[in-house]
Amino acid sequence: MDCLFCRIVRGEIPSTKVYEDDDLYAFRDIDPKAPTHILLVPKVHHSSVNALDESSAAVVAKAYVVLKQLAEAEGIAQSGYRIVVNTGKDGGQSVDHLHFHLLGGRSLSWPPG
Ligand code: IU
Repeated sequence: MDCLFCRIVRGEIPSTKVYEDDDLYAFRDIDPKAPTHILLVPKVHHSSVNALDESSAAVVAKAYVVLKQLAEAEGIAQSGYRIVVNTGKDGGQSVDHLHFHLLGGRSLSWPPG
């Protein structure tokens, strides 16, 4: 599969890994939008939230637990952070492999642009 994030997960494209288990892989975003900007991806390819079904519920739930642990490890759990899942064209998704952005380390504005 030629998916960019599948290739990162397989180690074919270098990344700054911050976490890995059997189901999930996390690395620092190449173009960070905040002092902490980590991408967490399920190893199994899902193109977006739109591709999820009941069989993917467990890995999505696990992802949120790992995101919380990553926020703690980054020292931003208490100050606050944002988890973003851009979906589709209007949602600003540019890589068609489901990924969770973990953003923090500064005050984040709302609403998004
Ligand atoms: P998006 O939600 O699909 O727009 O997020 C894709 C992210 O992937 C975006 O923040 C990019 O900076 C990031 N990224 C990356 O970390 N490494 C890459 O080689 C490429 C994109 I292409």
